[in-house]
Amino acid sequence: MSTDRFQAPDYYQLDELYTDEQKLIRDTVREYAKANISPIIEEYAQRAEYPRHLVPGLAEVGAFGPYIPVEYGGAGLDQITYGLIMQELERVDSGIRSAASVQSSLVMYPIWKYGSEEQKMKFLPKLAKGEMIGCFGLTEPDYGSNPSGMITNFKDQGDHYLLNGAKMWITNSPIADVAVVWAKDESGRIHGLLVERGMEGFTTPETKDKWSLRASVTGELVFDNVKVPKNNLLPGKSGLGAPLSCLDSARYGIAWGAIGAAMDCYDSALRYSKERIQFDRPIASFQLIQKKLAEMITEITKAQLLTWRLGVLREEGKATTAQISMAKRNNVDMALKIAREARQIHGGMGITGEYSIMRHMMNLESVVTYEGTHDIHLLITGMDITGIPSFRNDGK
Ligand code: TGC
Ligand code: FAD
Repeated sequence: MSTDRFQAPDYYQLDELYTDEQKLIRDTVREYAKANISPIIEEYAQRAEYPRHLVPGLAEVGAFGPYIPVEYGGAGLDQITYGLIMQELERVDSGIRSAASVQSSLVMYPIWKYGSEEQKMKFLPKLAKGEMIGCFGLTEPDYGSNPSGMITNFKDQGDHYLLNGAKMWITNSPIADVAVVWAKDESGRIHGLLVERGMEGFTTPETKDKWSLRASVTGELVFDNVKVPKNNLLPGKSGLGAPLSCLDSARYGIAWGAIGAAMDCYDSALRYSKERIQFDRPIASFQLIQKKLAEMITEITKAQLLTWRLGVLREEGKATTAQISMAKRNNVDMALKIAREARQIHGGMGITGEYSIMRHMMNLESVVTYEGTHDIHLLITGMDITGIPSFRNDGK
């Protein structure tokens, strides 16, 4: 890959809305990513390998649990800073942001919110330092958009629980030390269990041959009569609302992350169009190219404003699930469209690893599906404004 010459677009002077600390942390992560991730990411994506050696550096710049309180090893930062960190990571690759958002919002968040004091002290500091990797198991082979139907279940065996079932499409499962697993008890109520590597009957086969998120590792979680100690159950919350509340936090981070991917595609397309000569003129001089670029910066700017406001609401504890859905859906769709247009502007070069465009485009095909598909988020908005859920034919 060529040298990372990224310059962040800020058409509406959003920087004036950020505090000095927020900008400092964002710029630190940006510089870290330029120096450490950009030079190697294409090679790792081509090899379909997660660059695990980055974990200590990512931990150092605060990528794991940025908003988790300092007493549990987090950085105690605000929600906008969390968003800006996700933006800078996804600016280089959605897979790197994925690893950070799973660790932060899908593993550390539920342990922090719903875990016992003992669980918090055992797991959170190590997860924050990257000494432990976590994953989140909600999706099953037959239950993706509809997790309430999950089959994975556990039975009370007196001094332990017996866990059976399987999860699929789990980011980081093959390298995880601990999995936050959502499973039903004998009455059908959903609970979170902390399943640790090494527990007998627990395996994590890798999902191979992905064309998307190749620098992120994905796999299954298989539970064959796994004995889970009783104190590994998250005591603070049960029901589907528990995993869904974690998704709020992760989807919020993705809304920011997608802006990063879009900014990178736009920045690259703008630069390339000024340097590439056809018909004796830079292609940036053609109206059709300018239309593409002008539409890109318009959409990025709208997404930046939407997401900044969402960050303020989230920091105040007022952001709703539906508001988060709107931002996740809008921003990922926007980034995907921008990646496709940027690919056109780069002509044939756009399909090569010389530029990050095609990698972003392929990555975003997962991002538009995971954490709630594009259409599920639209239906969440529909439900919010009409008061009528349309997920099931019976209207329930
Ligand atoms: P529904 O009846 O609407 O809700 C069930 C219960 O949950 C409550 N609830 C929430 N509570 C807290 N926070 C939220 N955001 C909540 N949303 C809902 C709700 O009040 C209710 O409570 P109660 O007490 O009445 O029981 O549930 P539903 O079964 O109708 O489903 C609704 C739907 C379709 C929106 C939901 O299931 C959904 O969001 N589906 C999409 C599934 C999804 O997003 N999966 C993501 C898996 S994780 C992942 O993809 C990680 S990718 C990681 C990476 O690499 O970055
Ligand atoms: P389905 O739910 O089968 O959906 C298929 C299609 O049907 C979609 O277009 C969907 O929008 C549509 N559809 C479904 N229901 C409706 C409806 N009611 N109305 C209209 N259309 C509908 N999950 C985890 O738990 N943890 C992870 O770490 C994780 N990481 C992932 C990493 C990757 C790379 C990928 C690809 C997925 C990951 N997922 C993870 C799973 C992800 O959350 C699911 O893929 C997603 O929720 C969609 O589920 P599904 O793939 O089963 O699709």
